[in-house]
Amino acid sequence: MAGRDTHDAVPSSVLALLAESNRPLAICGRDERGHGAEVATWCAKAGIPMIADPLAQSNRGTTTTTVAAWDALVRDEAWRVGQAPDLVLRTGDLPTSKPLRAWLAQLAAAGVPVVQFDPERSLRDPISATSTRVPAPVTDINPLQLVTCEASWLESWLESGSRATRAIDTLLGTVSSSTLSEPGVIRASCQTLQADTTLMIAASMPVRDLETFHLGKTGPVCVANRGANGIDGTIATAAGYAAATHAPTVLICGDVTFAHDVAGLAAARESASPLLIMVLDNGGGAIFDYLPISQQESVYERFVFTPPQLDFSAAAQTWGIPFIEITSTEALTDELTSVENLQGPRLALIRVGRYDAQELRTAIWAAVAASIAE
Ligand SMILES: Cc1ncc(C[n+]2csc(CCOP(=O)(O)OP(=O)(O)O)c2C)c(N)n1
Repeated sequence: MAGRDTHDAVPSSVLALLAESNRPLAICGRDERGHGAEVATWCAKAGIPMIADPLAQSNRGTTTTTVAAWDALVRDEAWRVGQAPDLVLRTGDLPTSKPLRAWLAQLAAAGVPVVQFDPERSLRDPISATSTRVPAPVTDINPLQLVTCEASWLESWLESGSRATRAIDTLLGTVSSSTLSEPGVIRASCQTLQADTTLMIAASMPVRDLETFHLGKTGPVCVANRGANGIDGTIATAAGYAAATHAPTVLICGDVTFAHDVAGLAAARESASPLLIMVLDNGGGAIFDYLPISQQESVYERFVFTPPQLDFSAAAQTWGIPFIEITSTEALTDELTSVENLQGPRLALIRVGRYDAQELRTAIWAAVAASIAE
């Protein structure tokens, strides 16, 4: 099996597709080998707009063609129709974003070539949208040679991303400072944490909010555990990042995820590096409120939403970890700006209303749609 340094050449048929394309779009997903930054730099040189999962860590490369707020953009059907690419280049895993996945499936069904660069031969194509798999990195192609985008193509993506970003920030800015929201906490973390800080983000809504509220071009290094058992071991993983990087680490997780790995606080208390664990307590697994099962009153709360009803302060005390409850945006900003001064672990509880984030997200999608319809 070929390793990362011994891959095949990019076939001439793929080079021909690129040469013919006027509207190519790159989708850059999570990549454990850390190729996201190289892909971003390649796209910047080629002039190709790039949609990047924050977990691709492409914000460490050149980001001049990185599209901001893409998850919010692709939710808007009217906008999507006008922005259909004629070629999709994929690297790494597929982002979690449901609207992006649905759009990609539609494009593939309509015959748009989807070329997946997969030097690891990892196959990651959960929606079966790939038309050509190339066992080589996209960076093997000379970015300056063959791409001839329509002049307005890149510009339209970047302009829409800027408008969406302004709409998101304006709407989040209207929320009172005493009302902390899940989208607001993610946005503030991406805006405030330094580039050398690791932001570990848990399932389920935090990792989805990260896709929408990440800044795209700047911000901390984002990591996550993904997969079917994605919420086990989350606190211990964050402690592992802090130990391995010797750099500040911030974990954002929900209350159910915290409850699943509360014993991970034993690893967290060993941390010599700054380790801030922020729990967004919305009373249970709020992702499930989006599912039809939430209408089944007799079973939903107890068996699906599963409110942990933990005393977070007592949990912190049990493992001898300093505890704080954050109740305003000012206190949140103070906590995030001073994370590098922590001497070890700290647990911060942020209580949020169960349905507040749902309402806020809906309002944000509407504001973004209005901003790009103008
Ligand atoms: C070990 C394990 N059990 C169950 C699941 C399914 N699961 C995914 S998200 C989730 C709830 C997460 O709730 P919470 O941490 O409060 O975050 P929220 O949904 O409120 O954002 C569960 C139970 C999982 N991923 N891993």
